[in-house]
Amino acid sequence: MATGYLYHEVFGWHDTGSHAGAFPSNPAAGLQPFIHMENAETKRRFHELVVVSGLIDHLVRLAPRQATDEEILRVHTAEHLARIESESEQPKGGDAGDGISPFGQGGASIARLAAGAVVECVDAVLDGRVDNAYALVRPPGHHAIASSGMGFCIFGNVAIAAAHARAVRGVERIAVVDWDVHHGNGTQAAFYDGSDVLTVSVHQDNVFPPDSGRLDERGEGAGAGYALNIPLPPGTGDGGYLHVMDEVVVPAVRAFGPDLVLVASGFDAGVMDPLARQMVTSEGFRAITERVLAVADDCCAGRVVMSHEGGYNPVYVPFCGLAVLEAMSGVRVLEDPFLPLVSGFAGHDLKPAEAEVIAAAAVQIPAAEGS
Ligand code: 3YP
Ligand code: ZN
Repeated sequence: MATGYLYHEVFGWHDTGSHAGAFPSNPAAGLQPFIHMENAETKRRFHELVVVSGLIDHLVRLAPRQATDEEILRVHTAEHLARIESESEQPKGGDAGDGISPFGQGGASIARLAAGAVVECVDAVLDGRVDNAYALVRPPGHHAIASSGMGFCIFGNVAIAAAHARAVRGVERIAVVDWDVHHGNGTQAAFYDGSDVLTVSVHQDNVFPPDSGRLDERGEGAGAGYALNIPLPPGTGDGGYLHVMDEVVVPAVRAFGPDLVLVASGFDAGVMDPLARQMVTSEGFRAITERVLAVADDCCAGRVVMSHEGGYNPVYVPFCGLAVLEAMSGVRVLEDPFLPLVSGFAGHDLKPAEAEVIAAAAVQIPAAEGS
């Protein structure tokens, strides 16, 4: 088994600047200057753990390239691309569109590299150069919509890679599994009215974007039934995440029968994340990875490409990410030192409120009915 791994140091140079967490600092409002939540450290430290642990020696290193205009314009408007490019030329950079998604001078080329990285990982898997692949990219992508970036995202990395696979590589059916704790609204929107791309988003109920990712968002027109949302209650742990994979995500992907599986891999459902209130441990991320790999084995020869999204605890994200890469490559190199502590927390067992929303999502999968 060969697992592709793509990281580039310049992803750490995507400059979100001085901020008060998610907002621009503003003394009059009491917002003391600090760092932006979406800074280089979680991803850089994940990469450094991959190297220092020695897992890197078991991976096939892939190199990114910039996404072309043609690739970006399959998902975004020309106005959005032009605005990002022009703001990127300014000495102080610009913002992707919602006022909380800043980038520095030259940020457009880093955002192009992030999208192009996922395209390259898809090509590597489709070419058979590797069996599966992980793109450890910044900036993230799953919130970006056609006309705008949002929620720290500039271009829809996963959506662009899926559109590339469809348009250039002739891949007919693609399943996107988004386990970032926030709703994958941008990826969903890109394919909302079509049946070629199934989008499944597992997220914490109504966190970001506001009022997005409700259970009743199911796609429209020809896409009716090809979007799936499972908005889990706050406090969901490993048990709830395993249950949602077994009862909803895996059956939905299996019923769809994709030729390729893409994963929007955020680690902000992690038990120590500052931006959400879920409890997933490195073992939880390992287990949900194994579930995705198993259904992809059955449907499409294990063709899985993961693209990094959120995750904001610089100390814990690396161990969650390493567990995912260990599962993908079948090589174990390191124990998570936090695991004895965090897996002992109360709340990992499936709770009634979690079971309720998972059951409500499960009955929406036609092929799973009565089975
Ligand atoms: C955007 C503003 C508050 C929450 C934040 C979400 C960013 C993210 O990790 N999206 O997946
Ligand atoms: Zn997120």
